[in-house]
Amino acid sequence: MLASLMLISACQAKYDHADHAATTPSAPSAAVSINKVTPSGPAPEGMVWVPGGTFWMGCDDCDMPDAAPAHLVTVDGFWMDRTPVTNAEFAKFVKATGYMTIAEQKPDPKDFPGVPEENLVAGCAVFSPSPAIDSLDNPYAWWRYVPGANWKNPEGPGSTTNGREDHPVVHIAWDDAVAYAKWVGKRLPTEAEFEFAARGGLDRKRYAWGNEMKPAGKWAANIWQGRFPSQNTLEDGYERTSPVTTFAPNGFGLYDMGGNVWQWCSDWYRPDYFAQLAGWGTTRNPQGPADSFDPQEPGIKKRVQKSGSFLCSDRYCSRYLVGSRGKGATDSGSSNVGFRCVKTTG
Ligand SMILES: [Ca+2]
Repeated sequence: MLASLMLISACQAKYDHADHAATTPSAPSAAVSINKVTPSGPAPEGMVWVPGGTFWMGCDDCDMPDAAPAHLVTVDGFWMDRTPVTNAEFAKFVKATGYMTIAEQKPDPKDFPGVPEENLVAGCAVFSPSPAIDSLDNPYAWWRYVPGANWKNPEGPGSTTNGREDHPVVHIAWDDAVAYAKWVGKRLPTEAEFEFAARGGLDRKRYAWGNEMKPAGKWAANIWQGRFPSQNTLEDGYERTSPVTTFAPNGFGLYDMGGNVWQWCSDWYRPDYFAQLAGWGTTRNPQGPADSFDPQEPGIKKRVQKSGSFLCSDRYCSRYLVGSRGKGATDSGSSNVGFRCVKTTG
């Protein structure tokens, strides 16, 4: 939708901060635990068991007010897709159902009062930076609304997913992700489930894989290297998305829990939700706030996204930090937004 350009920019642009303070690992907490309960049946195809337990959710030293304070959360065990949903998997869904994503649909004039009819064309936001850009002040300088861009044509008409069958599907709005999940008999993860899973059994680490950005000198996720948005040095090998099993899995055997693509959660987004939870002691299976509120764009309903994407770097966004959060309007995707599913029982 047209809104996606505006919304995605808002989703990411205002999160930038130049650098991080070094993380001081917190002392082990007796309250933290990983459940020992094993699943009753075999793993559903393509899924791994996340045992559940109690963990510190959020991040106190990320310099991101909406991710603070860290607070204790308990989640029950669940099955989770080993990887984000791929283009090949999404293609099966579309073939079976004829589903048309929001990015493929002509925007409804009643949702865009005042916009000339000729401007209401199906499409989505595609990352398209000019080499001359250096300022981070204006996301419109690197996001472009591309008519005809959608999951099948990620960069617009003429582009295809050929050769990218094992990459995460992109240009997925929240409603699209929910439709897929229902079809496949799964659901979207709650934000708490996603973060517990992303931490892979580690306690209050900076990334899904530990505290070092480049363990043993190697990039551990598909993010951005170089000076965003005009210089990508491609040290991790990928300018845009990467095959979903390119980088090593985390401690639970899950791939791409940081970087590559943003992934939708079921929760509404509010920046003050963690502060609410922190006042209630340990929260069990939080489902998110009852409503959405983003002071940066007050009238737009947003859901939580996690993991950051191939566009995140320490100069911009940095929401690949495992305790951090993203957000997006439910009717908007972009060229770096996908999802994965979970289910409670096998
Ligand atoms: Ca990259």
